[in-house]
Parts: sequence; structure tokens; C-alpha cells
Amino acid sequence: MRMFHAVAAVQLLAARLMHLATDTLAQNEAVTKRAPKGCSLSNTAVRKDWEYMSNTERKAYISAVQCLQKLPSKSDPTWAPAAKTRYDDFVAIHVNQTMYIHSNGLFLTWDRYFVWAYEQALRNECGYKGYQPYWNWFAHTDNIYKSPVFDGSDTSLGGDGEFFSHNGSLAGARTIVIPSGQGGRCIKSGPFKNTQANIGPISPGMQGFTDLVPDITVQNHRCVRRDLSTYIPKKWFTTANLLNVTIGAGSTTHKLFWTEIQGRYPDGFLGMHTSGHYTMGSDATDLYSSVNDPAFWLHHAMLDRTYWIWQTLYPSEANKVAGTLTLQNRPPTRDATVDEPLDLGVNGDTRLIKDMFDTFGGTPLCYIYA
Ligand SMILES: [Cu+2]
Repeated sequence: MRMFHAVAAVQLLAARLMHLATDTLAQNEAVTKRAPKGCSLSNTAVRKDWEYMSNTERKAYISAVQCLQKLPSKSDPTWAPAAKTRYDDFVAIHVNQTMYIHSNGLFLTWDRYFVWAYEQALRNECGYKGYQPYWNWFAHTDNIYKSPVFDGSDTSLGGDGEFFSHNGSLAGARTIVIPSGQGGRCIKSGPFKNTQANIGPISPGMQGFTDLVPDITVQNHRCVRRDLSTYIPKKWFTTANLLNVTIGAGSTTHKLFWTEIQGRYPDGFLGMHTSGHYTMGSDATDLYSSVNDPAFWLHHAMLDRTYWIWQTLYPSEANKVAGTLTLQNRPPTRDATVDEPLDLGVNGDTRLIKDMFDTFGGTPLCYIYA
């Protein structure tokens, strides 16, 4: 019983911490009355937790995603012959940029801009009136199948995949073994049951894929596969790990936060970002084409939200950048600066890292998280 109270107290603290970020922002605005480039608390987008959206709001989001999966691609067909839909355009640029946006200086801000551009496409091209929701990693860690994001209901992002006997997944540059779940094939329930992809897989962490393609020049029309993990949320989506990257030892400098959130693979520590990918499993474990899983965006919004909370807690570190221009600095490149361009191809204008630091800055971002 005492153990239960201790855990509950820490979880309460963590919840307060999440709200602190929003409150701090509100206070800052009240004090300075800043309204940079027209962004203020009265017109800011508020991104919500999927769990606390109404069924109507969730269905509106799901319809907009399904719309993007039907609209034709805008990508140059000689550059990405495999991209057939507007959704594929987002997969294609992620595949194309993979070696320059992960485990490097662009990671957090490229991701922020990528999620924002997707939210814009849902709104401007598919009539969506809401904003990009997030999947709270720390909810339903004891039973991922009960998560409203993955429960397979008609207001979820789809359930688990059909069962596929395989030898687990290899995460963290293939050094960390993740046990198989109960899925592995096509998403078997919910609005994204049998949802289709055209690009990838290219380098999946899940074992047993037999239909790999080299890049975005080869179309591979197929279903999106999932293998929900019960192992990862219990092991890594813990209150201790949340506190580590917000108020603990892993939070005090930008470089520490950037390292911890991406994981320390030689230490067997997966980090929140990779943990989310391997909780979804199958297609979502592909370093290149994970975007194919429609829940990718709720995961990456949560990553962005964690970054946003951390920035609010450490204002003197918030506008810094760590890392070089290449994935784990292979091949070796110079350190990234705040003036690095962020390339989204047909999905958005090229912006700079420094344009992405302030989600409230109006350049072009104007959003907060609930
Ligand atoms: Cu990711």
C-alpha cells in the first residue's frame, strides 16, 4: 500500500509538471503581452491528448488522415516514383532525409516542422478543423491494448496487427532485443484496418519482413503492419524516465536532453523516441519508412510535446542545438548550427532550425500543448 502511494505521488508530480509548462507560458504572455507575428493565447492552436478528445473530434481527425491517404501525390514522379498519395509525400521526404534528421542536430526541430506541416495538410487540403493530437506515452503502460490510441475501436488509430510468428525486433542500431508481441501482420481492426502503404519497408527493426525495397523509387503496395509491445511501455515509459528528461539528471542541458530522449544504445537504454516506435512495432520500427503507420504522428507530437515542456523548463538552454549533420556523425560532419535548413520537399517551404525553437513564435509556428 505504501508502495502504491509513493508511485501515485510521483505520478501526480509528473502530471503537475506537464501542466506547469502550460501555466508558465500563460504567465509569460501575461507579463510581456508578446504577440510575435500575430501568435497569442487567443489564437494559438492547442494540441490535445487523444484520450481527452471527444469521439466527434477523433473521427474528424481520422477522416482527415484517410483523406490524405486518398489525395494524389504532389512529389515529382521522377524523384519518388513510389509516392502515389499525399500521405506518401510525407513518407517519401522522411525516407529521403533519414540519414540527416535522426541522431543529429536537426532531429528535434526537423521533427517539429514535419508534424506541423502534416497538421497543415490535414487542415488545408482535407478540411480538418482541429489540430494534431498526441499519444501520451505514460498512460495505459500496464495494458497498451486498452490505450484509446490502439484499442482497435472506431475512434482509435487502429488496433494490433494479425498474428505473425517472428523472432522479435532489434532496436537501438540492432543492439537491443525486443520480444515479439501478439501481432506483426496487417492492422486488424479499427479505422485503419488493412490500411495501405506504397513505400518501404527499407530497414525494419522487426524480424521476418521479406519484401524490402531499396528506396523511394520502388513501389511496394501493401498493408501497414503492427505488433504492439507490452514489454516496452512497462520498461521505458516510466515515471522515472519522464522525470529524468524533465527535472532529473538527463534534463539540465540541451545536449543531455537531446541524448536521453534519443537513447543511449550502448547502455541498453532505448530512450523515449525509439521506445514509441517499437511500442507500435512492425512498420513503425523502420528507420526510413516508419511514417507509414498513421499513429506515427501521435507519437511524434508527444516527442515534440516533451521537447516543448523541457524548453519551457530550461529557457536558457531552449534555443540551443547539439550534434552534427549526419546520423550518429556517420560519415563525420561539422556541428549543426541554428541556421541549418530544414527540407520538407513538397510538404513545406525550407525553414531554419532557429525558426522552430518557439512554438509560439509565429515563424510559422503558433501552437501549445494541453
Ligand atoms: Cu520517430
